[in-house]
Formats: sequence, C-alpha cells, structure tokens
Amino acid sequence: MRVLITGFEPFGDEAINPAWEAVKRLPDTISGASIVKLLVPTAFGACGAILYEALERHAPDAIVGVGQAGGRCDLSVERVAINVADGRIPDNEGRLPVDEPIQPDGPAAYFSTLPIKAIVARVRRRGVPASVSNSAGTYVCNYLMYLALHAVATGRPGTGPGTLAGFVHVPYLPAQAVDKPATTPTMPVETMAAALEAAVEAIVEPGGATTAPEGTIC
Ligand code: PCA
Repeated sequence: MRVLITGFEPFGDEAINPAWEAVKRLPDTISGASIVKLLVPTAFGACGAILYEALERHAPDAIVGVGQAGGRCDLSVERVAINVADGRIPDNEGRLPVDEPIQPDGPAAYFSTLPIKAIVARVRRRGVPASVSNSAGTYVCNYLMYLALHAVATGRPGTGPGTLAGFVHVPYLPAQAVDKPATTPTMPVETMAAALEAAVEAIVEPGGATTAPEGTIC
C-alpha cells in the first residue's frame, strides 16, 4: 500500500507551516505502507497541478492532505470538502477567489473517504487530542481536499475506484504563538507527527472502523 501525504508551504504572515514540518518528519514506512511526502504550494490552481502530477507518478492507495488551522487545538479530521473557493487573504500567488466554484460541474460537496472516526480514535489512543471537523474552510485546504476527491470520483490518472482521500488540519506550533495572544492553542511538532503516524495506521490497518458518535450540536 502507498500513502501520499501532502503538507502546505507557509502562507499569510507565517514563516513556517506546521503541516509540512510534521509531514516531513514521518517515517518512510508506516504499518508496512510506503509513505510519499509532498510539499504543496498554498496556491489555488498550483497545488492541484502538483497533486495531479504526484497521483500519476505514485498511484497512491490513499491521499491524506495536511494543513495548518491556526486557532484549532487538536488534530482535526475533516469530514467534508465543499465546492467553493472563498478566500479571506490572497494565496501565495496573490489570488483571492470570492464565492467561486472549484469545479463548476462538480457536486456541492464530497465526504472524506478516509475512516475519519477510526483515525480520531487511534490518534487519541496515541495520547493526542483529536476530533472530527465538519468544515475544512473555504481556502486552499478545502480546495485541495475537494480536488483530491474529485480526481478519484472522475477517475483521473493515478487513481482508482478504491483510492481513499481526505484531509486533516493541525494547530499552530508553539513558536508561531509567541507573538499571538497567550491563549492561542499550539501543539509540538513531534506530537503532530505522532498523531499523523497514528492516522496513517488507522487508514492502512483493517479492522479499526468505528461508528462512535462524534457529531456536534449547535
Ligand atoms: N492551511 C490553509 C491553507 C494552507 C494551510 O496550511 C487552509 O486551511 O486552507
């Protein structure tokens, strides 16, 4: 089994992106699966082109995107990607889409095909807080998750009907919080890497499926 794990470049005012910092620390093999690590630009368009190239080159069995969600306090496993690009700040190439469909002919949303609840359970067992998130936002992370699921749904080269795809967000690193309010949640990079490793284990090892309630009430 081969797992493609992407991590984003720094964006906005940040000099570092915890997603790539954690992804690059992963071992090359997890539970017998080979891990392909891919740095992707925080740019609408460009990140998709690099994803498609990697799909063709590696034909992964699972695609796991990882991105920074500053302000979140745990490993958040995304449930859904929606067909909209609506930025708040320009991406790293200066693009700021507003209310644009990602794929004009695509469905309104795709659900993650990763075992999201098994991932949450496994990460918690590793001693790291985790939760299911019901919004990946409307910026580049949601965009990449949508494109990965759309690639599988439309049979892009390098994918098959059983290719799994989804996304997880990670908090800021402690070093990113020194100039932010004292209550800003952070997670050390080693903890993030351990959580991502546990997440991959949940994806590649059969039998971990769970339907534990993880919903939210507004
Ligand atoms: N986080 C942003 C884009 C890149 C990243 O790491 C997001 O959540 O959309």
